[in-house]
Amino acid sequence: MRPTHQPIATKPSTDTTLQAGQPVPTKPSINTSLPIDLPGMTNVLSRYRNTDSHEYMKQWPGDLATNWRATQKQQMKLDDIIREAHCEDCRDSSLVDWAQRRKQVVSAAKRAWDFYYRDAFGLDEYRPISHTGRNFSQTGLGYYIADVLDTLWLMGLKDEYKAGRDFLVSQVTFEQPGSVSLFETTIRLLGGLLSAYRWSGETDRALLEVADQLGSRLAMSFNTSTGIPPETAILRSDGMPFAVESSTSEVSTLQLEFRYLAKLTGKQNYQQQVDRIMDIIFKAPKFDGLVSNYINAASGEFTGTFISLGSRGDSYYEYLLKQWLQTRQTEPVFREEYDSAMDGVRKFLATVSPDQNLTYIGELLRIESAAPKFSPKMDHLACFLAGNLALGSTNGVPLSDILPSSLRPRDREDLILGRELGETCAHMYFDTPSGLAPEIGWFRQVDSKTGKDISFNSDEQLIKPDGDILVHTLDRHYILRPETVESFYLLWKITGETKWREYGWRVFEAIEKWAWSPEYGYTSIDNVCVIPPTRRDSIETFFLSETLKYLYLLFNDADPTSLVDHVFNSEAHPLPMFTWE
Ligand code: DMJ
Repeated sequence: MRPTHQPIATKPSTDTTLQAGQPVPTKPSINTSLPIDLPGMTNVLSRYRNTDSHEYMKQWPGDLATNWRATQKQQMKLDDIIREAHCEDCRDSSLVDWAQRRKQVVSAAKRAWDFYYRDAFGLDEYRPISHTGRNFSQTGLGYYIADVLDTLWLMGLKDEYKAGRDFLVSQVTFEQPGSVSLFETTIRLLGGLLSAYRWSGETDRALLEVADQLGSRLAMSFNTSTGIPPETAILRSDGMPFAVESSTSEVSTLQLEFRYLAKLTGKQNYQQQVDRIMDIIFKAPKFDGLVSNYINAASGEFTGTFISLGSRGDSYYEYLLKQWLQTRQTEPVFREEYDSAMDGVRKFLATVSPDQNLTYIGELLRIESAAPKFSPKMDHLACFLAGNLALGSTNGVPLSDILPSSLRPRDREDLILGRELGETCAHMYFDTPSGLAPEIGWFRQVDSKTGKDISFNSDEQLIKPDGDILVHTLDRHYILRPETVESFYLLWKITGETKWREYGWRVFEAIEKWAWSPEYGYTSIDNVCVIPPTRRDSIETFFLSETLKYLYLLFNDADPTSLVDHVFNSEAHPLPMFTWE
C-alpha cells in the first residue's frame, strides 16, 4: 500500500519524546505564503559574499581570548606526516588484518539489527533490556529503520536491508497527528531515506516517494514570517507548531538533505526554503564567526546566552563546511563563514589543559552580558570538530594526493588543531576505567598566579588519577555516540596515519566488552567510570547509523564513500556532491 493511502489516525499522540517533553501548542497557520524572491539556484547566496557578516556584536574583553596557535613542534610533526603521506615505502606495513576487523564490525551490526528485528521491528525506538520499543507518533514513522538502512546496504546485509525497505514503503504514513523534532527527523529519517535511495542504485522510486512525502510535510515548518522554522514539526497539514526560540544548530542542519531532495525531485522550493535560513544567519552579527545557541524564529536574530561547539551549536559549523563541499565548492560564502568561525574557535574556544597538555574546545557563557565567561566543558558531541577540521583542511583530498604547497597556513592550523583534538577525544575514552567516554568532559584549570586548582567541586571526579579530565555525576553515561570514531575515520582518510584506525579498534573493543551482552544485545552505558559499567534500557539509532558505519569505513581500504564525491550528513548518511548544471 502507498504511504498516503494508510488510514488516518485521529487520536492525538501523547508521545513527546522527540520534543524533549514539551507539548507543542498549535496555531491554525502562520503566514503560509512564502515571500521568497531568489535570483536562481546557483547564485542564491551570492549577494552576501561581499558584505561584512563578521562584525562583532560587542568588543569582548581581551583576557577572554585563548588564542590557540600550533606550536613549532606541531608544525614540524605535520611536515613529517605530509612527507610520509607522499612516500610509497612508508605505507602501513603492520600485520594487522583490517579486513578481519571490518568483518567483526559487520557481525556487530548484524547482531544489533537482529535484536531490534526480534523485539521491536517497525517501532521508532528500541528498549533492549525490556525487549520492547515504542513509536514517536501514533502509528510510527519508520524512524529506526530509515536511519539504519544505508548501513545495512553498505555492509552487504541485503536481506536485512530488504526487510527494512519493504516496511518503509508499505507500512509508513506521515499523515498522522502529533509533532516531531524537525532536525532529528530530517537528519535521521529524511537523510536515511535519501542515502538508501542513493546507495541502492538510485532506481527505487517507491523509496524516493516516501522521502518526498516526508519532505513535503516537514517543509510546512518553513512557512513562518522569517522562514526560520520552529524546532518541532507537525506532520499533518492542519497546524503549525508555535515556538519563538529555535536552536541555531537545528535550523542550520537541514540544508544538505533538502538540497539533495530538491535535486532528486526537481522541486526547487525545497532548496530555496533552506537557503533562506542560511541567508538570515549569514546576515546576523556574529562573535568572530561564532554563533549564539538560539535564534528567534520571528525576528531572525540570535537570542541565546552561550556559544558551544557541542549541543545546540555543533552542526551549524559542520554544515557550513559540508554545504561548501556538497555544492562542489561553488558557493564561497560557505567557506568564508566556515573559515571565519574556525578563526573564532582558535581565538576564543581552543586551549590546552595544564598537565596532560590536551588541546580542547571550551564554551563561552553569558555572551549577552558585559562579562562573558570561558567554561572548560567539552561535550562528546564536540569531538566531531576534530574530523571536520581535517576534512576542511584539504576539502576531503588525502594528503598523499595534494601538493603540500597547496595547503594554506590556515589549512595547516586547522589540520594540526584537528589532530590535537582527535588525541584529546581518544583520551576521553582511554583514560576511563571502561575505555568508553563520558557524555561531557570538564578540564582542570589552574590559577595562573598561585598554580592552584580552581576547577574541583564535590560533584566531580577525575576519569584518571593525575589526569586533566573531570566528569560530573550526571554526565558519566555513554550512549554509543559516534563523534569520536567519526573523527578517527576522517583523520585517517585525510592523513593516512594508521594510529587513528588503531584508536577506532580500541573503542570498538570497549563497546564489545561493555555495551554488548548476549541477553540484551547492545545497550547504552550508565557510568563509564565503574567496572563493569551499568547498562541503560536504551539504544539510539545512531549506534547502527553512525558509530558502526564509521568503524566499518575506518577498517575499509576500498573507500566506497569517497570524500571527494560524497559528504556525510550529520547522521552519517553519505550524500553525493552535485551542482545544478
Ligand atoms: C546524531 O544524531 C547526530 O550526529 C547529531 O548531529 C548529533 N547527535 C547525534 C549523535 O551523537
